Amino acid sequence: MKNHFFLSFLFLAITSISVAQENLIINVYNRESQSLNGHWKYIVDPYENGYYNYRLEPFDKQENPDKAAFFMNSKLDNNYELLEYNFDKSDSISVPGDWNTQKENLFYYEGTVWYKKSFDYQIRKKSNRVFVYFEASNYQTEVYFNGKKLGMHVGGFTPFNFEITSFIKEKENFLVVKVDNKRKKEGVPTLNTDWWNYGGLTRDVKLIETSENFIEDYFIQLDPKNNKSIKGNIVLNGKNITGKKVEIKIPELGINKTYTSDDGGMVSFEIPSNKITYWSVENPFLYKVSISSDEDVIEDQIGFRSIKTENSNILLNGKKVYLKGISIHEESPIRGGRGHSKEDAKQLLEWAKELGCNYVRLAHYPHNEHMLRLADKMGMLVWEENPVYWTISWENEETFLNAKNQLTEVINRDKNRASVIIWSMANETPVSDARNSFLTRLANLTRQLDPTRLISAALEQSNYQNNPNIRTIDDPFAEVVDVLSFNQYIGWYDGLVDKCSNISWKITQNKPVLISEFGAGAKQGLHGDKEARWTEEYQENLYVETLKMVDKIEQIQGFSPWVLVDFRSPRRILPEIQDGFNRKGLISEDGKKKKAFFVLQDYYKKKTSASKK
Ligand code: GCB
Repeated sequence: MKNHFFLSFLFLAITSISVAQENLIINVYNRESQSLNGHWKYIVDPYENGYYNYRLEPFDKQENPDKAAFFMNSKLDNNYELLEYNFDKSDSISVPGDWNTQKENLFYYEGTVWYKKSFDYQIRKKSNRVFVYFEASNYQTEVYFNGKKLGMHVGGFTPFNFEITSFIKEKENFLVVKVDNKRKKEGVPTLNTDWWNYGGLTRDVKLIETSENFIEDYFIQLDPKNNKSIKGNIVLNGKNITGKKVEIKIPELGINKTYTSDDGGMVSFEIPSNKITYWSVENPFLYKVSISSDEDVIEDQIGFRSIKTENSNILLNGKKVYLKGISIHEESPIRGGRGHSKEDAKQLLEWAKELGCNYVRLAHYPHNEHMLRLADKMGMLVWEENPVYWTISWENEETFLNAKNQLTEVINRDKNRASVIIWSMANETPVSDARNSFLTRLANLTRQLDPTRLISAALEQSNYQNNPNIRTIDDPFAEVVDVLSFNQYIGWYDGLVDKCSNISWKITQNKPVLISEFGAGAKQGLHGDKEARWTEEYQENLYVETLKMVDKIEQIQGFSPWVLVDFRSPRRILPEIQDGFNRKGLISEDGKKKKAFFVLQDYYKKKTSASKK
């Protein structure tokens, strides 16, 4: 029987989507594409004048949309006509990029901005198909092409695409995108976060050209139950996808197999191999994998490894691994603002490497794909996180579907990346029945979508039997996760640093434990007493004492302190210290290392030698 966990992935991906319209095309970096990055025209529209008429009826619901609708990109035919917008005479903005750090007057803006790009396009072959692909756009996006609505997307950190084959012309196409980053109580994330709500087309936009029937998706990993078998499936997209020959080649393993697609255009396979070089931190070996059909061919670079837990251990390829980590926000260390480029990813991951990390927590939402591609190459283990943060509307089914959709999209995008070992469901969420059920449903979904990785969430710790000196994890979701993770701020929000030495831990679950956050704020260059808040010495001392404290946790298997680099947050307003930045970085936003960086670096260095014995 072809009993494939992997098949359920595809089924769920198709049926669960309430807000995105079309199946995601994966591995877009290795496909034929034309970039739409560069200058776009934009109009700031706080009253959504280009979307609604004066009776607040959306123009895109009209049968013959009014010229006043911005997505029509209307032009005046004569001087007598009235038209109160003009994209071509409007200012330009760079895509990809948030609007907040590009335009001074949009720094705090939360609302609608319209983007317009005009382009010509020469299709390579008449029967080919064309899609417009957005790597991310924050937060709600309506997409229009040549005056027609393609669809909408909710969620600021995951990719989506729409087919434009029947609308695209050789000359004068126009793509109009309405992006609205207003925060919403029922949104994911919700109204309050501790990061900047960067708006706009924050990642690449491109056109992808495919053959008429093409390879849309595949999931190729080591079988979690048998490390001598490569298991997976491939999905074709098109009208003529049944009974097609599909070939998979992994030349370095001497694999060259041909299968026939089923009624749904799907192929499932298990290929035994006893020569696999496993992907690891020390040797992040990626195989060239090539998949082809009679019309299409696509390549990827895929590592094969297993990740499991056994009692309180995390096992990478069957061997214990200690996660020497750091948490990272997706801010550009080069330009400031939302990060999106290969160079941004390289700088962040190189700093993590210099710190001695083998692991990064990508907080608090899916980061751009360059991060994962590079982590694969560098041998960096990764925690990826859904933006279910703090006080989501747990009772609201739409909120759940939104969270589920965003999680499905990131799993879909990154399921072939060996570096990703943990899917995190949420961060610091308050225990309640509704929340427990919300997160448990997400975890069940994740296990169905991807049985090859571990599940976690950044939980909170509490006093053990009312004793403030003994800490425990008292959260029903701890029963659901594979890896028990929690944030703790003893010495910063919870007393002063000397408190660390009084704390002991009573963690009752027999699971690996990670501390997903600890930290203290420090202004780079501010020196003084180690008891004085905001000095580098305070932060340094907190690291020294916390490291001793966490070493006392029996099941500890690693941690990811908060945070690699200072990042923008509107909650952090203290003049001359924060000035709009969360200062818990080990590196300042202009790239200068603080003293605590070296404490952690030293600890990680010793940890390596200790684990080699
Ligand atoms: C936390 C949150 C993180 C904040 C951090 C802080 O627990 O998970 O998003 O930025 O604390 O600095 O307070």
